Amino acid sequence: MIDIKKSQGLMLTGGLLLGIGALKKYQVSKKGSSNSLEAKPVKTKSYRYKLPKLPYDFKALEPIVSAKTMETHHNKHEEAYVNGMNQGFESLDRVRIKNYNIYARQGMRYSLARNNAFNISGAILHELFWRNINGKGTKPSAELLQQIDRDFGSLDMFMQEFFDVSKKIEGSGWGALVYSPELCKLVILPIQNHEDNWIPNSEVLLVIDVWEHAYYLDYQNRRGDYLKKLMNDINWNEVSNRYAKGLKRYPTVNFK
Ligand code: MN3
Repeated sequence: MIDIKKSQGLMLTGGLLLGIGALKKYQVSKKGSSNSLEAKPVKTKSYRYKLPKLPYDFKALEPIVSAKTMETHHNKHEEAYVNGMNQGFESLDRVRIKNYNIYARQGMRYSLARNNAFNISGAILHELFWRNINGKGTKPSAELLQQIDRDFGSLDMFMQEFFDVSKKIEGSGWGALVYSPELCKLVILPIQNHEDNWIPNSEVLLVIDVWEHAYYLDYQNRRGDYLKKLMNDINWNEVSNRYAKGLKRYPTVNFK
């Protein structure tokens, strides 16, 4: 038979001991985390991410985008971003175990953090992009259309604004339509490279790649022609689903 009182006493003692243990640990870690910010070398092993398969055939977008462009774009360019993020995390693993001096490790970590922002954003943007094109005559949902009318006046005006912004991006980047839960509003952004000109916490509804690698084989310098054709092939079902998801996103602040 279990003696309830005794077992309660043991539990109490155990809890107290655990409590003291936690307190000791806290004091040690407090002492350890002095202003010097010194950490002992630690071994970490980052997961290796894989390039997802293209959700359709390389030929699916012909004649708007050739199979050759799609194959190079997915198999070479996107793969480089996935490899880049794996290498970034593996390099961070190496910095942790090597315990370099502060000058060496700060420079390495800063440049790795920047590379991470570039490669991770690049990999994610491509996956969003493949899925929000190849729409074959789909239409925005009634709810999304209503929001587009409210924020841009009409679907035609949105298309014109999206084209103008995407066409003007200097060098490499993306035209993007996002939904900001803080503003309850759709916003067009000219993303530079993969990681500049973002709005925090926004839901990405639509992105179009305007890096030259996305169109140069088929359109050379005619970015406008590529954009016009691809914008007629938007997968509005996917964009509408992302909008519905965006509506459920929790706002971080309220500006009303
Ligand atoms: Mn690309």
